[in-house]
Order: sequence, then structure tokens, then C-alpha cells
Amino acid sequence: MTRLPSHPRFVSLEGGEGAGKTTVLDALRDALRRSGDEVVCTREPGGTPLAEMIRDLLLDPDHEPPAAEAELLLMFAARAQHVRETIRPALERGAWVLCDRFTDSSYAYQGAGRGLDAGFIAALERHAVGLQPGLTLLLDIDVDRGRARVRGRDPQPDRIERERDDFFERVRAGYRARAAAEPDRFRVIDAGQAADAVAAEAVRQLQAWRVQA
Ligand code: T5A
Repeated sequence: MTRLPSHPRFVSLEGGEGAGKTTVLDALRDALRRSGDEVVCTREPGGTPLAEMIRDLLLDPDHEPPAAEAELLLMFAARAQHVRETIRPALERGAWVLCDRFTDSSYAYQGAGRGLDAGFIAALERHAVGLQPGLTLLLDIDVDRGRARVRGRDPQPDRIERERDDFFERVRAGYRARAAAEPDRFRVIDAGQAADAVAAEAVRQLQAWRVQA
């Protein structure tokens, strides 16, 4: 199957719970801004008013739990809106887009985690999204350590954070398999290091990418 078009200034951050994506995203944004670039920081699910409403539906533990297929389709509904309203316009005016999660999260969580067919996800990606990041930084961490970090921060876990460890082990394996299959796009960073070291490694990878992009 032919690969989707990618954009060199579109960078995604991926990883399991508590990998430290939000922390790293701030460091990447600051590094790009110091170089004089316009940077748009955004996240999934979310990134537009409508997509943020879908996020609330997806993560609220008090709603009826969605079927796995419904969860996937809602992720893609939010993503289609996000790409059209936020990501493409930013790229077209020359900005960098730093996105906390993108389609790789759907392959990892709904594909590897929930067991949905990767071909189904690929069809949605092709028809509803049509765009890949040029660079994806995968923050890889032991499930136990990542979950301990989130527990330390959030006394009230969201609906997906309430899943069992074996779900998150499948998510992690799914991410690592995607990174191994697409070494040109992915850079895998050991997110078990101290926060400063993880951020420094991510900035180094982005700067190297920026020079060649
Ligand atoms: N999802 C999303 C899907 O299932 N399918 C999809 O297609 C998409 C797009 C999103 C949820 O939706 C799911 C995945 C998620 O479950 P979310 O709240 O955005 O929900 O969840 P996360 O993206 O996982 O965000 P988190 O905030 O939980 O994790 P982060 O951003 O990776 O971690 P961060 O930076 O907030 O750090 C967590 C804590 O650890 C500390 C931080 O200070 C913070 O307290 N920390 C460190 N501590 C020690 N050492 C380090 N190196 C540290 N880095 C951070």
C-alpha cells in the first residue's frame, strides 16, 4: 500500500500513559521559537472546539463505555476536524505543528490495545485524515513507571487511564512495532530517564530533523 503524504513541519509525540509528552512538547516548542519559527502546539483527541467536545465524551468515566468501534470512530471524527481546521491551515502558512498524539495512538490503543483490525484503521486514516507527521517521537517507558507518574498527578483517572496493565502492555508493544516498521519517521526515546534528559534528547532529535527537513 502506498504511504500517505507527510509534512516535514508536522511533528507528533507518542507514548503510553505518563510517558512525559506534555513536558517534552514544551521544550520542543521553546527550541523552535528560539530559532524564530512559528509553532502551533495541539493535542489529540482535541485541538478544535468540536474535537475538544468529542475528547470530553471519550475520556469522561461517567459516560456509558463506548464500543471499541465507536471509540475508534470518535477518535477519527475528532481527528478529521482537527486536520481540516487546525493542522493543515498552520502547515500551509509555514508554521511548525507539534501534536501531542496523532493517528499512531489509534493504531496503538484501538488497534493493539482493543484488538481492532489495522486495515480498518488504515482505511479511516486514508479517507478521513490523508496526512502523516514527517517526524514522530515515541517516548517509550515501562507501563508500571508511566502509570505511577500519572497516579501521582491525577487522583481521578480518566476512562482510558482506568484500563488494566495488560491493555497498556499491548499498547506499548503496538507502538514499538510501528516504530520498528517505520524507522525513517520514528525516533524512539527512553522516557524512563530524568525529565531534563528526555527533553534534551527530544530537542536534539528535532534539531537534527529540522536541518535535513
Ligand atoms: N487515545 C488518544 C486513544 O485511545 N486513541 C487515540 O487515537 C488518541 C489520539 C488521551 C487519551 O486518549 C487515548 C490515549 C490517552 O489515554 P490524555 O489525558 O491526553 O488522554 O493522556 P495522555 O496523552 O496519556 O497524557 P498524560 O498527561 O497522561 O501523559 P503525558 O503527557 O505523556 O505525561 P506528562 O508530561 O503530563 O507527565 C505525566 C506526569 O509525569 C511527570 C510530569 O511532571 C507529570 O506529573 N513526568 C516525569 N516524572 C519523572 N521523570 C520524567 N521524565 C517525567 N516526565 C513527566
